[in-house]
Amino acid sequence: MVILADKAKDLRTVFRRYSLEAEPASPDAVIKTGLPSDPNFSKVAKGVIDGDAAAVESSLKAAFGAGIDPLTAINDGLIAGMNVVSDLYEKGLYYLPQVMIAADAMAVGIGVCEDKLGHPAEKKGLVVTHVAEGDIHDIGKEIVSALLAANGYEVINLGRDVPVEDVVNTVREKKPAMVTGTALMTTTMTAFPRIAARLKELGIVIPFVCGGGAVTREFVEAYDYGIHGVKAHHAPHLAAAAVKGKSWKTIREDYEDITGGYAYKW
Ligand code: B12
Repeated sequence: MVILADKAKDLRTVFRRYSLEAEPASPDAVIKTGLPSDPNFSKVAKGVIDGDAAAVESSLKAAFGAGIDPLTAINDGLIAGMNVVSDLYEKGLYYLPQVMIAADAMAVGIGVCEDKLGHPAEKKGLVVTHVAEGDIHDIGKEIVSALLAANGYEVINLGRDVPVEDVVNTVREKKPAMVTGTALMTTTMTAFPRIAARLKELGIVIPFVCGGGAVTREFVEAYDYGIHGVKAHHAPHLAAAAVKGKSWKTIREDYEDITGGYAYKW
């Protein structure tokens, strides 16, 4: 036993010497690197990182007062903050409870931006949004739903961890112009091809925009109806194309033009 313990100590020295055991990163350094430089956005982002919903709300209101629009505040403040949280989590510097508190602060921020964006009375068309079966990561879906509503679309937000059949039945009954899905896990995104296959079986043809951290273009384009949704703010442009009657194939092919210049990364 003693010999093994000594051996482990020796190995640690060897690992250190050859930099195989990295020095633990400091949270402050990660936060400093990830924070936006503009103070309007860095305060919002810091509120998310600290899980401080009150700070998120007050800094967003201050940003609106300084003339910043809610969409920019979402992208450059809230999402920037969540990206830092992701980084801290991946580096082992944040644990799940901290990520959950940050996610709650982020949700408060999305609500504040949603109120500011307002909901136009006239509805342009219906969209169904959901998070894949087995998956509870709903921040991206909430942003997508808020932006669609703010742009005049009626949204049926089915929530998170939505069974495949519930999505299919809602599409069958409500006949939306477009359906969206969000998945953050490689294990849950497999619900998307199952939804597409069930819709096809029922003879329903519809653009099905699938996004979320785990999802890739290659995966989504392997099944009919699938369009890879890259950024939440692309959703209203895609809905406009669907309402105009563009087919899922055309939307897939013309994604870059429709969403305003996004170039796919392969
Ligand atoms: C926040 C978070 C959580 C929170 C979720 C809170 C919430 N209400 O969502 C909590 C703490 C609850 C959580 C739990 C878990 N998590 Co988690 N979590 C994260 C984290 C840190 C950030 C995810 C996030 O919100 N990103 C920000 C949002 C805005 O991004 P987004 O949804 O992708 O949306 C963007 C785009 O994709 C796009 N988009 C999304 N949808 C759509 C749709 C359309 C139509 C369009 C156009 C665009 C679009 O728009 C947005 C940007 O504009 C990630 C780390 C990471 N690197 O992603 C891990 C991560 C996703 N989690 C992970 C895991 C494993 C878990 C747990 C299983 C952990 C556990 N052991 O319990 C559980 C999941 C339980 C379950 N069944 O779902 C893994 C998944 C690994 C994988 N690839 O399979 C990750 C990647 C961490 C990791 N590296 O291990 N998590």
